[in-house]
Amino acid sequence: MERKRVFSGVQPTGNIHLGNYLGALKQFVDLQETNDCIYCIVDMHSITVPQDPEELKKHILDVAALYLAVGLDPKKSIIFVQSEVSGHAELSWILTCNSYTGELSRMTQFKAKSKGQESAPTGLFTYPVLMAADILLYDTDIVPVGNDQKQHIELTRDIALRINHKYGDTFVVPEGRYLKEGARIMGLDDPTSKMSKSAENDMSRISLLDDPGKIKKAIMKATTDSDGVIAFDPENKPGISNLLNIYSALTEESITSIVNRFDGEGYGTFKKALVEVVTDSIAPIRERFDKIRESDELIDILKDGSRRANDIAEPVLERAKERFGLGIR
Ligand code: ATP
Ligand code: LTN
Repeated sequence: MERKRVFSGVQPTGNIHLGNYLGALKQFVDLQETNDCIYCIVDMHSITVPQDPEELKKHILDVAALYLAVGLDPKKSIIFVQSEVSGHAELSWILTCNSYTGELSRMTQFKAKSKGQESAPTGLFTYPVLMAADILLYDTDIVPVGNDQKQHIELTRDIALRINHKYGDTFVVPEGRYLKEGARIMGLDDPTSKMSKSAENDMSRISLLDDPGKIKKAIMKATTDSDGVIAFDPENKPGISNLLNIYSALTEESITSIVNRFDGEGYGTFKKALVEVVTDSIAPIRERFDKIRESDELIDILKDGSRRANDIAEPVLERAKERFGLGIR
């Protein structure tokens, strides 16, 4: 099969959780074997909502170290931080001038994040345009993301097609690769909303950097239901179904087989088994993380990543500037 250019990004808004890992990062690792992959830590996206500068810096390096700890290999993939490659901001402006307030107003993520505010930060509004710039800057073929990003990918395609049509072939029109619906991991406290880095309740998620005590507490406290029967029924029993999903995704044992094995047992027994599975799966990642995070190698890998990213981005940006008649050449 032909190698494709793959690009994706994760915001450094907190530590990577099981949802990010099972829904996105595991796929990133698989894709790097047969494609040319670029994985970005999108720090400029994260400042669309206020961030503490010290915390942000820490999270950028934590997420980078976690990328490596879960198996992304800097020899196979380009790993870098968005703000280190100035082309993202530059292309973003060109795309901003070719997108419309009407289409941006329809973005559900913007509507959700600005809800209840009389006036929202402009960056929150133009967030999808910066995302389009991330993708188009690398002549990307494939963008692996969760379903929640589908609208942003469609917008990226619309902008690329619009510019290609008006100014001549400029951008590769990318395709989204959407993760399976079943891969969506829900909050432990509220299994009807997705596990998220930015949810207020820390017990709602399991971060890859959580210690065994926290993991145990969060799982044992996880919301289930009162009928006490271990069965997979996401609609009527979202809590236990989410836990079964996590168990199955980590062990690769089928849900049916897990349900059969725990037949007649109570939720407590299953939760204890899940604590063990999660702790055992996370421990080696955590160990690798600790080593990488402390080493000087991390910064070298990121510097090398931004150099390699920039080498790809520069000619694409030049191409775009030329089509628009910008600059002196
Ligand atoms: P935030 O809370 O800041 O919005 P997030 O936890 O939703 O963060 P993102 O940085 O937006 O995470 O997403 C990184 C990747 O992880 C995306 O591809 C997204 O679709 C995926 N992802 C996020 N949450 C989940 C989840 N609960 N289950 C499966 N995949 C997820
Ligand atoms: N909006 C995405 C993060 C993101 C991204 C990208 C993903 C920013 N730029 C480019 C893929 C490609 C999110 O919140 N998950």
